[in-house]
Amino acid sequence: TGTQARPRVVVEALEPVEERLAGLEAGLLAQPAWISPKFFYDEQGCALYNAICQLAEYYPTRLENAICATHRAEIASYLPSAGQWVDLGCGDGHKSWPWLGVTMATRYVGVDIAPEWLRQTLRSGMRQFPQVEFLGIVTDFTRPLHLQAILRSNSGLPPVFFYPGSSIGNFEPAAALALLTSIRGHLGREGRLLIGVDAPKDPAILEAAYDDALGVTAAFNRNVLRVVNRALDCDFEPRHFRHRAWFNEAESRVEMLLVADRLQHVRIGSRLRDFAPGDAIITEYSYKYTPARFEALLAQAGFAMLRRWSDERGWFHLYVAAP
Ligand code: AVI
Repeated sequence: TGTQARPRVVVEALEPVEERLAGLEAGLLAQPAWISPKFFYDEQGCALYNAICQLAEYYPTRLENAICATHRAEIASYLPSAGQWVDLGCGDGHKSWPWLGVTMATRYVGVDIAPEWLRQTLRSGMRQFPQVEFLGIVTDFTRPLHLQAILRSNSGLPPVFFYPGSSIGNFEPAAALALLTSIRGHLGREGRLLIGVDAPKDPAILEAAYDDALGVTAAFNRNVLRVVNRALDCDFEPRHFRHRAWFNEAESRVEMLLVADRLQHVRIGSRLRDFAPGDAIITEYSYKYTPARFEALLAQAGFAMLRRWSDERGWFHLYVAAP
């Protein structure tokens, strides 16, 4: 409404557009071609990702929600109360709302690459939690986070960095380590990390989760070509790329690809590139970590693991880590 306060949104250390586009172009011309998964999330991509989270085959969201709902009070006892809740990749914020009351957070900091949604998310939070201060930050996690000044601006109350959904899996291990190390640098003594991480399992389960019967993940994958067409003035024809997802056990990651189904000459900026039938573009890796592997990564980033909660099959894990 007109009387409602406008949420404060800060654009922080975004990758410069030219660099972002140069990286995209270089990937499309590379052998094999690749597109960073950060390009998935335009408005349509965000909507498709939300639809994926509702799919029968896509278990991570459901399991994570169940773990949170079952153990919320206990998990909260490992987190500072009345602190700042930092929601990394907040989307529409719904995963965070149940935590705000339990942890008595005084400030919510929504961090997302998609500015389209951030304001709406903050407004919806403000309506539900009038006692909480709401702040949004538009940034890109592929570079180090610089949120120290923003976190200090609230009398330095200890932050909880909430990173759900196994999004950490979309980074290569070295980049995941860099991001965790960067988060660690924001925690002071009392801050905590609450992070959801998907585990390796039967490839058939993983492959169904990333190649669902309704074709929603296929649409999500192909949509990235529309994003690329707009960003770089390319002429990819999404319908002539087939969605493929498979579990690379040696690397412990699901790989998503777009595979050309016929010869195509694609304009990429000022260049042309041929895609022969069967040529693939890598669009996403989704790493799956055993608890041992993830705990080693946390330790490498300078964290002490405080507790882990899991579903009964050990398919998905939620960790609280301290500096
Ligand atoms: C956002 N991220 C954690 C999802 C994943 O499972 O890697 C993205 C996704 N890709 C296909 N389905 C979902």
